[in-house]
Amino acid sequence: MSEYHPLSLEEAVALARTIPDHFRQDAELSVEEIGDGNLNLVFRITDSTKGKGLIIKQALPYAKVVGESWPLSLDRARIEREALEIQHSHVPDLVPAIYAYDNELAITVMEDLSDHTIMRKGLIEGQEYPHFAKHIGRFIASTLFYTSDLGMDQQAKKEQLGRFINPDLCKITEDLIFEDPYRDSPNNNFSEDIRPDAEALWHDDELRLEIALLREKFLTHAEALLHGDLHTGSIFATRESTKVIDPEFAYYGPMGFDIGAVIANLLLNFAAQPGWSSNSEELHARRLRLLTMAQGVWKHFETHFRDLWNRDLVDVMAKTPGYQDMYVQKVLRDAIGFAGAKMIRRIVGLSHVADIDTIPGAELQHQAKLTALKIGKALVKRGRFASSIDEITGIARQAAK
Ligand code: SR1
Ligand code: MG
Repeated sequence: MSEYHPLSLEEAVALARTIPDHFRQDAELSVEEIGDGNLNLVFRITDSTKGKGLIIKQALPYAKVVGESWPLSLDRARIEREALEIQHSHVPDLVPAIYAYDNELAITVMEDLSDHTIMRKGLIEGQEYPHFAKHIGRFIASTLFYTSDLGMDQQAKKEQLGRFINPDLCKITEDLIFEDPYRDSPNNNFSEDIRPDAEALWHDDELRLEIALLREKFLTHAEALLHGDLHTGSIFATRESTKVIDPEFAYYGPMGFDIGAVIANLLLNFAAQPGWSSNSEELHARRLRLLTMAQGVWKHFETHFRDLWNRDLVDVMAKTPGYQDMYVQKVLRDAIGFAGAKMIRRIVGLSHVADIDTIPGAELQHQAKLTALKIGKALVKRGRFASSIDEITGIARQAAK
């Protein structure tokens, strides 16, 4: 084992050669650093003659997006790798395979998914993902159910929870999603054209109360092992296949947080569509697809979650009639509230999304931000009282008028 240091390109290639059964000894390998996220180095090593590759992901000891002034624990690489292993054990077809790791170097070596596209990019380009809702619904239901007190031995769950205390990354979420957008924080990052709308958030007490309640759930409700950052940039997709990556924010938290993250990012793309669709027919079709997908994410989650509950429940008391319905309703309400919070943070908080920020044309961008903020606020305010996922489509359509 070597002492921690960021890998050079040469070291990445040398490491790739040590992975058993992957590259021939004499293979000519090329390497690129392709990390475009906020936190890590990502190397892709390829044998172009064989079209074969692998990925080496390495955590940096600070947030790349800000710099060395924002230190982050390297233990997040272990947390991410262990979360990937657990997720892979439940839904092997939806998570990349891991080939090797080194905790000291904060490295995970895994399957190259370059035949897939990052879903955020695909959605911006108008790509269709007809199986996505089914796939991600099953991913979320299986990974959450089997890591919760419902689906795993409760003493083992307590032990597992201990391995996923993830203070640095949880703190990012607590600040960037549940605090900064609701006060005049130096971390905020919004364009001047929406200043009045951003400042209005700081004084909207109805909204701030709901955010405080969601924040409390995020801080205290250790229901299941979450992915923790399940946006469309953490998903590789093709028309037929879905792969979930990057669970470095994994920790034990409220189930609705992961579902809300997916829905939020579909709705951010919905809000952005006037900037990406070339005519009103295309706009209508794309938006309908996105709303159907967002509803589908919940519907597939619920169906699969109830099936697992009826088949593999380990908690005797959870068999009590009425409990499953109450549990599912709680998760639905949390998901809607968290979805709203996750939309708002991407408009006024530190970290934005390309769906909105790369729209060509200032006016279209401005309108997209306002639509996203409107949807986000309405979801947060409605979440605690919602009774059906169909409410989100009404909210989105109303905001887009
Ligand atoms: C400082 S990290 C900013 C954001 O990037 C990640 O993807 C998370 O969403 C985090 O909040
Ligand atoms: Mg990430």
